[in-house]
Amino acid sequence: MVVSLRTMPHPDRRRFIKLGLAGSAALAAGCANTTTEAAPGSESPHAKGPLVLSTWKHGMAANAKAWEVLGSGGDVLDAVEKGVAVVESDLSNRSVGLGGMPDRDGHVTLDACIQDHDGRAGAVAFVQRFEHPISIARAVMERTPHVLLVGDGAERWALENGFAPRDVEIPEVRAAWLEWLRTAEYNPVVNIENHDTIGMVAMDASGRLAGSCTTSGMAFKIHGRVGDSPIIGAGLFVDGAAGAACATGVGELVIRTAGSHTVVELMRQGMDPTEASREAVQRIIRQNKDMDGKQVGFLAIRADGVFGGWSVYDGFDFAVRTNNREELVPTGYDRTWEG
Ligand code: SD4
Repeated sequence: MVVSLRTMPHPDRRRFIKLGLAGSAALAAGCANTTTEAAPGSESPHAKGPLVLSTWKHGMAANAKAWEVLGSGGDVLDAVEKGVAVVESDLSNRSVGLGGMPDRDGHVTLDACIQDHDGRAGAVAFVQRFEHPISIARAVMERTPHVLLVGDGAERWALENGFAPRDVEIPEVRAAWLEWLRTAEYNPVVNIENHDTIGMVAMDASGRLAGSCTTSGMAFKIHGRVGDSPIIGAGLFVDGAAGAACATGVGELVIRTAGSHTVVELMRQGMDPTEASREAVQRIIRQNKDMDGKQVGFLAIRADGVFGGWSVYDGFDFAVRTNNREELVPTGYDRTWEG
């Protein structure tokens, strides 16, 4: 099924879970003069900022934290770090942080990255035993000349730089792995395995952008596999002059098309974020004959505050927070799971 941009309903008219806005009233004072409305000549909504978008339902809690940070005078980089950290700390979350699904050897390995308005970036990949890979990624950005640290080296650097490891054994995760060993063919299916990265892109009241992305990656991946989520340009890309985008779904497909970079570059050329996300999705579809069960979704904010997203399949919801919206909305999509 193809949903054209022209027929795609405005997010305000689509199904959503609306949460009370009472709690945001106090914060609104610190984030004044925000509106959310359709952008001129576009079906994508527009916010003058602050604005926070996150992937999936867990994005609601992440957005709430990011909003609190913005409302109390924190900068947008703090907001995207602290926002996704809430989801990293939730050990009942099976796709982000230490509670995530293991690889095929039974290890939970984590990937994360962060990028600021000016394009400065930090990332870690294939790290174990740390609750907040997003904060290690930020520290890599701020305290080293590098962008990406991986595996043992990243863990050693984190230890040496004040991050304490946390050993947790989660019976449900172990049981899922044992069950997989007993039954599985190696065929990870994002969504069906409940494997949902958190990506966040945000804009503060002055229009400064930042983004973050953190995940335990594809369930039952080969030990050592790294997805798109810690790769700048793939799982996340921010350029304050053009916009910010993040991705969720089958990381290999996103890496091969430099997905988030593609979305931002299309926005730089003036494309609407919804259309830019859709074009990035369609490049993936064109490149891959077999998209059966392979989900990818993008979220994007253009530098002028227009925002949107798109996914291969239906079912990709994203959390939106502005001064007058706090809700979960579905993106447009090209296919339904049924075919
Ligand atoms: C990965 N992109 O490791 C991640 C997984 C994901 O929704 O986003 N799932 O490939």
